[in-house]
Amino acid sequence: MKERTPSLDLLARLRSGDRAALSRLMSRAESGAVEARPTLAEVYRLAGRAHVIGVTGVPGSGKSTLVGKLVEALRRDARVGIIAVDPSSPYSGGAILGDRIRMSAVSGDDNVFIRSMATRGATGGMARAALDVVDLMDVAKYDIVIIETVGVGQDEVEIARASHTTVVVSAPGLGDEIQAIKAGILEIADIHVVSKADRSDANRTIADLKGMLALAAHAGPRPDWLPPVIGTSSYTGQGIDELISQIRRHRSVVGRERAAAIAAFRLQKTAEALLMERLARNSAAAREMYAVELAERRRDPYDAASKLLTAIFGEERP
Ligand SMILES: Nc1nc2c(ncn2[C@@H]2O[C@H](COP(=O)(O)OP(=O)(O)O)[C@@H](O)[C@H]2O)c(=O)[nH]1
Ligand SMILES: [Mg+2]
Repeated sequence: MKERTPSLDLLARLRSGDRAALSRLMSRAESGAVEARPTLAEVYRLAGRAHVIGVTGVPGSGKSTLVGKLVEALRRDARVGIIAVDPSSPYSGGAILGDRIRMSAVSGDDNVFIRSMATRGATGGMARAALDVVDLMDVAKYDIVIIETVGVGQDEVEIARASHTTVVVSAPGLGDEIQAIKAGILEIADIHVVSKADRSDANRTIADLKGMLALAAHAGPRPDWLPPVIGTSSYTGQGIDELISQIRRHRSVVGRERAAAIAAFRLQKTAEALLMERLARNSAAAREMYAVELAERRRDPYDAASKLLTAIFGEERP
C-alpha cells in the first residue's frame, strides 16, 4: 500500500488504537529525531486524558510483580499501557517487567500494551522520551499508563515527578529502606507500598515507614494529601484493591494541580534540551576561543561561559 502522507496516516491509525502504528511512533519518539517533532506536537495536543501512574523502588522490591497484579485488576474497566524503564545494566536483581507480564495472565490482551525502554537508548533524556511515549499511549486510547522505573538516578526521579500519581515500593527489611532514602525517592511518594506483605517482617517495615513519614510531616506538611502506607502482597492479593482506590482518590484530590506542575516541569525540560541543542550546534568556534582563554587563565569560567552564551543568544535583556 502506498503511503502518501505517512505521518498523518500513522496518526489516524494511532487514534483508532492501532498497535502497529503505536509501536512505530514510539520508536520514532524514542529516537528523539527532529523529523518526529511535528507528529509528536500533534499528538501532544490530542493527549491529556490518561492517568499516569509512576511505580518506583529499588530493584527486587517487587515492582514488576505488583504492576502485573495492578494491570490484571485495572484492565477490567480500562485500557492500560505499561512503560518499563529498564536500567542499562542487564542485571537488575529482579526480572524486567516485560518478562514478568508476558508470563502472566494479561499477555496477549488487546487492552494492555507493554513497552520496554532502555535507559541508554533515548536521545535527549529518558524523561523526555518516556513522556512522549505516554502521550502516544494516551492518544491510542489507553486510559491508564503505568511507568515502572528503578528508583535510582536522576532520570527515574524525573519520570516519577512527571507522573500524576507516584507509588514508591519498599520491600520488607531495612536495607531497601536505606537505599530508598539515599536515592531520595521516599519524598516523591504520593503513595507508599510495602510489598511482600505475606512476609512476617512486613509489619515492621510498615511501622518504620509510618514513623519516618510522621517525622517528615513536621518538616513540610502537605495538608491536602498525606501519603498513605499500604501493605500489599502480589502472592495473596492483599492490599491491591486498597492501592487502586488510593490511586483513584489521589487523582481526584491532587490531579488538576499535578497536571499543572507536570506541564511546568515539561516546559523546563524541553527548554533545557533545546538550549543544549543550540549550544552544541552554534558554539564550536566560540567555544574553542573561550576554552583557550580559559586554559591560559585570561578569563575565569563564569566570565567565559557568559561570554559564550552572549555570543550565541545575544545580550540578556533586563
Ligand atoms: N513473598 C513475596 N515475594 C514477592 C512478592 N512480589 C514479588 N516477590 C518476589 O520478589 C522478587 C522481585 O520481584 P520483581 O517484581 O521482579 O521486583 P522488581 O525488581 O522491583 O521489579 C521476585 O523473586 C518475586 O518473586 C510478594 O508479594 N511476596
Ligand atoms: Mg522490575
